[in-house]
Amino acid sequence: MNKVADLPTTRKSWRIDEIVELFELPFADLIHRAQTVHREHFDPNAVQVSTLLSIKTGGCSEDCGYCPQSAHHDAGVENQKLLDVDEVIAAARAAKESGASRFCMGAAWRSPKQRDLEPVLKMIAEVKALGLETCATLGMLKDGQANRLKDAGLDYYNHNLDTAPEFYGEVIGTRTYQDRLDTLEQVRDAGMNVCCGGIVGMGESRLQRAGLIAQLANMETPPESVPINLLTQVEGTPLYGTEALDEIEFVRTIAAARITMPESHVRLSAGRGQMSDATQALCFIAGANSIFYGEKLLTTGNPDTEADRQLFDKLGIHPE
Ligand code: SAM
Ligand code: DTB
Ligand code: SF4
Repeated sequence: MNKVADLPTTRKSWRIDEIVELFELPFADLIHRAQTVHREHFDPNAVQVSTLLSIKTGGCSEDCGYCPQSAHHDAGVENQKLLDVDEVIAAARAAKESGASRFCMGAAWRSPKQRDLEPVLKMIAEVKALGLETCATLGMLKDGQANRLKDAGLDYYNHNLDTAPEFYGEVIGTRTYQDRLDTLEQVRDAGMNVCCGGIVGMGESRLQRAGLIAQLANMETPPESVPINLLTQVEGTPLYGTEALDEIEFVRTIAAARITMPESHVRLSAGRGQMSDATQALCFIAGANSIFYGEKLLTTGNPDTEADRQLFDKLGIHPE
């Protein structure tokens, strides 16, 4: 007998049509279901708070159609070299003081070169020593890089699937879906937490939004952290001018992620800068329980910290 198959499992594998059915529920029924699942697994009034810093900005060799940092597009982002360790630590200290519990370092790389990895390992160790959780997003990993990051003290690695396999080729040409899955496997095998989600509002269909959720929810171990980004449209990128996604459909996407990944933190990620407090409140009710906190994401804006403090107060939310 196959021992693995015999293990009791409480985890459901999701068919795409079942996830589409979730999207099609009357809104109140969907939200009720998402809230019920949320309350079974989390404090409904707690939200995890992460601050993001771009440690290497612009000039990326990849052609991701949404991204202002790609060298293939002209979005006016200046190409900068890797920040010094001291600058990163100063930013991490400030993030901690303003209430973040996790510090995420992002680099506009296809994949880290060995010589770039050394200073990043130092950054990770020093950020960790401040008492913050550490996260990094550096592109594809290979040749034991995940183990080195883990050994330096990296708690989470962010690497997104971005969209459904069927839509992926419309957006990215320089790396495959399988490349992304391979990196995620490296991260898992190294024993790190996985932060993996995607972007909606890129012109994908509802079926394809459901397809992305199915990919994430059906992983052998679903990601601990699931960022759901609403496309931030930047002039000069190929996706600039895409028809905006309806906000209720965005909330439905959050709810579908919550229901299908009951134990994951679902992060309301890029796009908050363009959302009203009411839309963000709906996202929290739909099961989002993590945000990026701080005035900047990587190159684009995010609500200022004071606005977020007021929003948390208004909603009775406390940082986790
Ligand atoms: N270069 C690395 C990589 O792509 O793997 C790490 C940094 S990359 C900027 C991290 C993620 O940011 C992307 O996978 C994508 O999901 C998200 N992102 C980039 N540009 C975005 C935009 N304009 N709107 C929403 N999300 C975006
Ligand atoms: C993720 O899923 N979203 C963040 C983080 N992971 C690295 C990035 C959002 C970037 C938005 C566009 C920008 O600021 O350049
Ligand atoms: Fe490069 Fe990452 Fe932007 Fe793609 S998303 S162009 S890999 S920085």
